[in-house]
Amino acid sequence: MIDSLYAIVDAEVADRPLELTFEALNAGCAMVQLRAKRLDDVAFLKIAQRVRSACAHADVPFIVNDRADIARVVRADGLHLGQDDLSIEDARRVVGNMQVGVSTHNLEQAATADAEGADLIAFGPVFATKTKENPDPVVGLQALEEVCQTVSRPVVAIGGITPGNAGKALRAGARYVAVISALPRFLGDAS
Ligand code: 3NM
Repeated sequence: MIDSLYAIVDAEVADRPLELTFEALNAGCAMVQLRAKRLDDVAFLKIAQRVRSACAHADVPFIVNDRADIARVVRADGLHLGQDDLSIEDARRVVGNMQVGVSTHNLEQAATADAEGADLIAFGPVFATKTKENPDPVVGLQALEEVCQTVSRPVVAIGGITPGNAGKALRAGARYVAVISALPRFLGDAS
């Protein structure tokens, strides 16, 4: 399970984002994404540099949410885009060959992201979430399974994932489970 854990460290949700990053890396998570919707550039860059360095030491891919500029500056391994962010094509003009993930919320968006060359396709919210502002409607496990069978790229299940339901998302075909609020519970279970 832990090797399928895509840890999203949200600098506005976590009390101590760096500590959480180290815990996730020590537990053996597959990837770390840094997310911060409201931090100013300097603050985001500062924390991104530290998370970048921690991930490099652990040899775990480091993904930056939304911010192509910051992903490029810190030489992240990947950039994650939402539906309202830059297109994959435009993002690649900034970040070059970096891995690009895209958030999708229905089969059509997932198929489009696949066709446009996304490296990872996040699909959700699979379960109800309180973390995202204005989340899309819950998609559920059946739609997750359909997306996993349709797209050619690895799928990341996101939204309301807990240690109790992550197995269901993985059995539906997701390669990874992305977790924000339940991350400490995954790490507690792993230690
Ligand atoms: N994106 P938690 S749901 C950031 O549906 C995000 O694309 C979603 O947080 C999507 O693990 C979500 O606390 C929030 O539910 C995930």
